[in-house]
Amino acid sequence: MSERTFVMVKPDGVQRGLIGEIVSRLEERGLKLVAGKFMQIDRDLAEDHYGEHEDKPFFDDLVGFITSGPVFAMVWEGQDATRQVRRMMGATDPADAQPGTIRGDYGLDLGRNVIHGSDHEDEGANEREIDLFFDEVELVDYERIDETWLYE
Ligand code: DAT
Ligand code: MG
Repeated sequence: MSERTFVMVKPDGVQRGLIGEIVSRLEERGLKLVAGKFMQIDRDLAEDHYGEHEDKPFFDDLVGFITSGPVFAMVWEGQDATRQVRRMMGATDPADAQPGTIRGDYGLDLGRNVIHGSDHEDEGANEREIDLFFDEVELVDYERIDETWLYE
């Protein structure tokens, strides 16, 4: 089923020049870009976004990191998009992520894992995160010309 998911190139990915590579991978897979915003996350937004982790010992470091520089926030759409993006990202810890995944190809350290994507195992996380970062009018409805070749 076609759905939308929230994806973000984190400050380390931006600083390391990986925005283009990450966008390319998602585009070439057939996912459709619906929204994109280059932005600086403030503390309030970071604490909301990572609210599920507020009791964890790494919470302060996580909020500090995600607010430490610009990020590229995006919405991508496609069949099973949330789970498929997570598969392309790889395991949370780049040290465990398979080569061929984004984290497995571009990271080495758990605290610098390049990309965020909504968790498909957390029901509704994609919609919640899209709402947190984007206004409805920023989400663009259109057809990619290859859609009839991407889907049976
Ligand atoms: P994911 O980003 O794969 O959804 P998560 O939601 O469990 O992973 O954690 C959010 C981020 O927090 C993760 O990208 C990196 C950081 N993190 C997770 N577990 C950590 C830990 N044990 N120590 C330090 N940072 C951690
Ligand atoms: Mg998560």
